[in-house]
Parts: sequence; structure tokens; C-alpha cells
Amino acid sequence: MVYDWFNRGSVPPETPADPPVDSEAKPDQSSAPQPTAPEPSVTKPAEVQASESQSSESEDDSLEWARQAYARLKAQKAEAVEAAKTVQADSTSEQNVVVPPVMEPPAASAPAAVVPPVVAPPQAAPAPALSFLEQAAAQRDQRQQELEQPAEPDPVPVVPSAAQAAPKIDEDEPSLGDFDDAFTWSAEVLAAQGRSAEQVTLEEIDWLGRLRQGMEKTRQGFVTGLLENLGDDPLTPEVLDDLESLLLRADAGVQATDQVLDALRQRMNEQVVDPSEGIRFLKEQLRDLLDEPIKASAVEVLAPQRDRLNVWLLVGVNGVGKTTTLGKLANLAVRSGYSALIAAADTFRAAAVQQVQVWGDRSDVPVVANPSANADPAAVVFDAIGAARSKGTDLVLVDTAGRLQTKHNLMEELEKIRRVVDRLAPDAHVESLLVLDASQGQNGLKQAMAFARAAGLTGVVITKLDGTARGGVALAVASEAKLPIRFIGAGEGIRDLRPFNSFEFVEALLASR
Ligand SMILES: Nc1nc2c(ncn2[C@@H]2O[C@H](COP(=O)(O)OP(=O)(O)OP(=O)(O)O)[C@@H](O)[C@H]2O)c(=O)[nH]1
Ligand SMILES: [Mg+2]
Repeated sequence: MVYDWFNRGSVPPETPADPPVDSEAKPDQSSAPQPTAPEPSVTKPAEVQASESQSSESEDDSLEWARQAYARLKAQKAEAVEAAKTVQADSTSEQNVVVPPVMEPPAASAPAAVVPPVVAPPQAAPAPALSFLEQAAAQRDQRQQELEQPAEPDPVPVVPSAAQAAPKIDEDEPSLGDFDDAFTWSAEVLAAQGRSAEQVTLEEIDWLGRLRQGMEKTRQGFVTGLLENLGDDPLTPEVLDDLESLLLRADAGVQATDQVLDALRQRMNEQVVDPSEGIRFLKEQLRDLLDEPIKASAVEVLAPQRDRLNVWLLVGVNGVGKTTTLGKLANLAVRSGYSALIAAADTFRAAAVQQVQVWGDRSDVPVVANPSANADPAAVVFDAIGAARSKGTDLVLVDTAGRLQTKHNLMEELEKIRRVVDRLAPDAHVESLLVLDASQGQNGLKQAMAFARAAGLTGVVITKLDGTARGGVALAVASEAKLPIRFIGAGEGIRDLRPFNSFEFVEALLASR
């Protein structure tokens, strides 16, 4: 385990985990961050207009803060490189470098193909500060030890996988880039959430950079259309009209747009609103809107529950990114210290099983599949739950079809899968996550609502936020579908999906640089 994304905590053995990010406690610019964290300069343009000297002071502070964070991460990296050299030297002198792949004989009549997980148990996991070379060496060591121990009998049929030679997750480690604008912006967003410079992790910096970059197109409209034109004067009805069309253009939907505009108008009626206060208030409104369904669900960050089986179904129309999301979630779970298993229940598309297998291989997560044509998806889920139970797996991720001969068939199939899960694992925690392609905007949302009935939706994953100007659809999801957004994807890479955090989303949406 490198970093527990579900608890947003770094887990080095010598330091306590970061406190989970609590949206209740999420600071806005009015509630002061911890003393170590400078006032974020995310509202810089307005501050600049309000007070030049004050702003440059705060800019200096946050720059210094970011510098400290960067220096610390750099030192960690240097340490890890040193440690890797030592481990490498040790491992070459003590053992063979090449570890034989785990090859168990294929079960002759097994309908399901299961690749054994190679996720290291938490206590054996390499320290988070280690480089991927070092981690790979440590994992090889562990694998070697496991191989030398007598294998436990495994009731689940197992077939070999092409991906068994070595763990793959370390290929996808984030690396420390330059001390640039992306770094300082990310550091500021973390500071604004109350982090100290010592608590900043590379994982979070990496993700925030990706998120900001991914939101570029949606943000452009706001930055050029609103932030750059705000000027020194208090907010006017004309500015609000501009904001209205910007929100609608970003596909925030009429309901969310009205709600935000009404709140702003009311505030303007009560007092003169200067630009920095206007932006602060706007951000607060957007966050509240996004957080409403999350608060209603009483679950701040969706994470697998430790003491029971968790089954997460990924549903949605074809091509929205279900399988990709599942692959990224499998990786996220493994990185966060959970064991996972994938059920390849999209049996409609011939290549779907293969696609899922590739994702499973990337994170060394076993895949339960039935390669025969027209296999029953519910039967695959049946096998997967059985396998998960016998292995004590934390999380079963179920890939589903996005298209069948008719829409009716698809809904029926989802209902059937859901029934199997409920019957077979009544004690499991089941999540039915609607995957929504942000680039389809409002259309996608309407189409997707049909799934709510069939699959008993509990949350939404928004994908493809990169490359679209319709990132505002997140607001429509919250206000119209009233479903909590659980994860967001902003790219095709394995690290391009993370748990949703309204504070970071809104900062990325309205970042002024
Ligand atoms: N740019 C970008 N592309 C994405 C993202 N998520 C998925 N994709 C791409 O979208 C395409 C479709 O993704 P899939 O995961 O196959 O979609 P699906 O919903 O499983 O599709 P079906 O199984 O055919 O219903 C692929 O080319 C993915 O790489 C994202 O966040 N950003
Ligand atoms: Mg798919």
C-alpha cells in the first residue's frame, strides 16, 4: 500500500495518517486554515484588485509553503533512490533477479478464469517513500517467500495469466516534476484544506495537477468569461447574466444554475459584493450544491468497508468508460491496501473480457470471466462472489455491458445481476455506480437516468472531464439526479481517476491560472 486514497491519508510507518478530509470541515476562504497553511491564492485576481500589498504577501507565504513542500518531496525522492540502490545491491547478491511466474495448471472444466491476487498484505507492503524499483524488489522478495511456502488449497478454479511474472502497479508511480505553476497551485489547494507542508504527498500533488489540466477546457470559459473581466467594481446584474450563460454553457443545467444565481442575487440585494467576496461566495454555493447528495448519503468518501464483502457494479450506456473506470478503481483499491477482484460480466461484446483482463493484469487483480460466447453475466457474478468469499476479498468490481440488442434487455440484465448479488451476498455492501461521460453533458444524464430504476443507483462516476467544456454536468448530476458523485476521471491513464472532492473540483473549475 502506498497511499490510502479512500482515507486521503499517507501511511508512512513513522508518522500518523493524515486526518481524513471532511467536507463538513472543508474550509472556505473565510474559515482560516491551520497556522502552517497559508491563505490560498486561488482567489488571487480578486485579491490583487482588493489589495496589492496584502496579496503579494499572501502569495509570498504560499510560495514559501509550496517550496517547503517541494523540498521535502525532493528529499524523500533522493532517499528512495538511495534505498533502492541498497536494496538492488542486496537482492542481486542474495537471490535470483528473475522470479518465476506463478503457473498453476488450468482447471479443465472451469468456467471461470481467476488470477490469484498478488496484493501485498499491509504489514508486508513496502514503505511509501520507496521508489518503484525498491518496491518491485521488495515485492519480488515477498513473492519468493510465498512461493517457498506450501500453497493453500484453493477451491476456485485458477488459470494462468500472462501478467503473473511481476507486480505491475509500481510502473504507474507518480514522479516529482518541476517546481512549477502546477505544483504551486496543487500545494495551495492542499494548504487551503488545512494540510501542513509536511503532510503534502506526491500522490495528491500528482492528482491535483492532472485534475487541473483535465478541467482546462471547462475552466477556460470561466476564466476568460468571468474572472478576467471582473474588474475592481462590485458585482453587477450584468456579471451575473454572464455567469448564468457560462454555467449553462458548461452544462450545469437549469436547476443548478438557478440555484446558484438566486443565492448570488440575494447576497447582492443584502450588501455590496466586491469581486473577491463574489468568487468566494460562488465557490461556496457550488460546493454546497455538489455536497448535498453526499451529505444526504451520510458517506463522505465511498470506500470498501473493511469487515465485509463489497460489491460495486459499474453501469452505464456504451462507451462512457465503465471498463476503464473499473480498471482504475481496481488500481486505486490495491494502492489503498484493499484486495480486489474483477467480475467480467460484460459478456455481450467479444473483446470486453480481454479488455478487462488487461486492466486486471495492470494491477495484479484477479479477473473472473467466462470466455464462452453468450455466457450469462449473472453466472459470472455468481462465480465472482463465490471466489471473493473463498479468498476473503474486500472488493468485487463488476463490469457490465453498455449495449445489448435492445435497451429493455440491458435493463433486464442489470436487474438480474442485481438480484443475484442481493441473493448471494445479502450481507455485502453493494454500490451501483452510474458511469457518466462528461462530454455527453445533459444528454448523457437524461439517458442515464433510466438506469436508476434497473440498477438501484447509489452514486455516479463522471469520466472524460478532460477534453470537454461540459464539466459543469457534475452540478446537474448533484442537483437533478440527486446522486452523490463518488469518483471523477480526467484522462485515460491509470491514475486519472480519484475519489470526488468538491473543494478540489471547484478550485480546479475556477482556478485563475
Ligand atoms: N479522455 C478520456 N478518455 C476516457 C476516460 N475514461 C474512459 N475513456 C476512454 O473512453 C473509451 C471507452 O471506454 P470503455 O471503458 O471501454 O467504455 P465502456 O463504458 O466500458 O464501453 P462499453 O463496454 O462498450 O459499453 C476508451 O477509449 C477509454 O480510453 C477519461 O476519463 N478520459
Ligand atoms: Mg466496457
